[in-house]
Amino acid sequence: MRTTVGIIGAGPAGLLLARLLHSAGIASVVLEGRDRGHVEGRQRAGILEQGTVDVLRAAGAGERLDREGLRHDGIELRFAGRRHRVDFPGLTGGRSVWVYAQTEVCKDLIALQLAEGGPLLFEAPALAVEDAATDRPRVRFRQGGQGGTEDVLECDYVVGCDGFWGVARRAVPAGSARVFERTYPYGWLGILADAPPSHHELVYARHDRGFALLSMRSPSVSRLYLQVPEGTDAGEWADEEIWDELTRRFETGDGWTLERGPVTQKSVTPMRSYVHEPMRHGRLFLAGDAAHIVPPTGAKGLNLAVGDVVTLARALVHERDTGSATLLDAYSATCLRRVWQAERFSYDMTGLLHRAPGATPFEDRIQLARLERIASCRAAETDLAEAYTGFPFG
Ligand code: RFL
Ligand code: PHB
Repeated sequence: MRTTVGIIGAGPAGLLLARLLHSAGIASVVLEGRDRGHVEGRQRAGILEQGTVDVLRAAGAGERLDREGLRHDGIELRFAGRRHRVDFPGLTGGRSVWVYAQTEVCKDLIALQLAEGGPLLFEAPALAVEDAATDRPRVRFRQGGQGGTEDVLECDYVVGCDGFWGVARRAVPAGSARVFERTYPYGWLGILADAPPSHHELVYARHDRGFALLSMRSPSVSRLYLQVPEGTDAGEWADEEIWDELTRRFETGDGWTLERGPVTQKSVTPMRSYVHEPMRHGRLFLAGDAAHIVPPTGAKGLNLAVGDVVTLARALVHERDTGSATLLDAYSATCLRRVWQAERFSYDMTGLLHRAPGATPFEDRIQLARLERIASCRAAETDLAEAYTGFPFG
């Protein structure tokens, strides 16, 4: 097999890149290791920045998003029994965010790709990227699921959109890259519940017992998260215990109550900050979670993936149209500016709202003082609102 751009991974990064390239008349092949049902069912991100929504619309993937997505003009910070609303449009000159699940973004992009785009192969795991530093990079992959046959995809460029656990990054020799990493001594226990959201906007709660987040998937489905110790097994928590703990952490002084309902999914996500620099090796480019991870507190991961592939698609089109590799050469540095701002914001939001094991009373007071500052100082609040609603794409 031969194509212009070989894309490894059909998450949001790989699918959107394929779509953008197809619209520009550049051929690509997408290799996805898992089956379609798995990719479409994986519960992950919920928040899209305005810039991400604009990109999806321009790519022709905005129809259902416009019908079913929920525009949110703010979030609530909850701490010490208090509630403080952050008004996004008022603080940012009109910006908002959208609640539209990653599962739905992927379903829409997969349907478009299968109807109009180039090949998208499911159950076709990449095994290795070879000759990345030459003019003829190749992806060795397996076709036909377990026990299938090995094949080779020859490309002009390979893009690793294969997430944090993928194989693309391994093709970069250790001496050619620098990795920046931080792990956190806690994770998120997430549930999906058939219960109407108990608040019309997201609630980020800081509590002495730990962080909690109220989010949603639709007017009848809630998505909720609890900070739990690192290494927690979701099976350790009975559904009623989860609801009781959420109720405690969201407590207010004004009679607000948390709506309960049947829990339909339950899992634990570890927390990590990670950046691989540069995001390129020869003709191999890394995009999305393959290149960087943020803890989910800032709701930035998918939005960063979108920024990367928009920047890369623009650079590939520029190279095709002008013969100039200037934008391709700038790809990594262009993306990393935005990536590090998202890393900084996600790290700050995580530290602002989570309770580290062994936190001292002094640290608790500092955390509360930071929240008080956001709630009482427009400049501090604006800083949060600008970062949450999104940094401009390169
Ligand atoms: P993905 O989504 O991990 O997709 C990678 C794809 O590559 C495939 N793959 C391979 N395919 C072929 N060969 C191989 N060898 C392969 N190895 C892997 C995988 O099967 C998969 O299909 O990466 P991508 O596209 O870069 O997208 C990144 C986002 O998924 C991620 O950043 C977000 O989910 C992060 N995130 C959030 N981001 C937001 O912008 N807003 C949010 O509100 C938000 N909330 C979240 C989140 C992530 C969470 N978890 C579970 C980590 C909430 C949570 C709980
Ligand atoms: C979600 O709805 O899954 C979600 C929302 C906001 C976050 C993280 C996850 O910060």
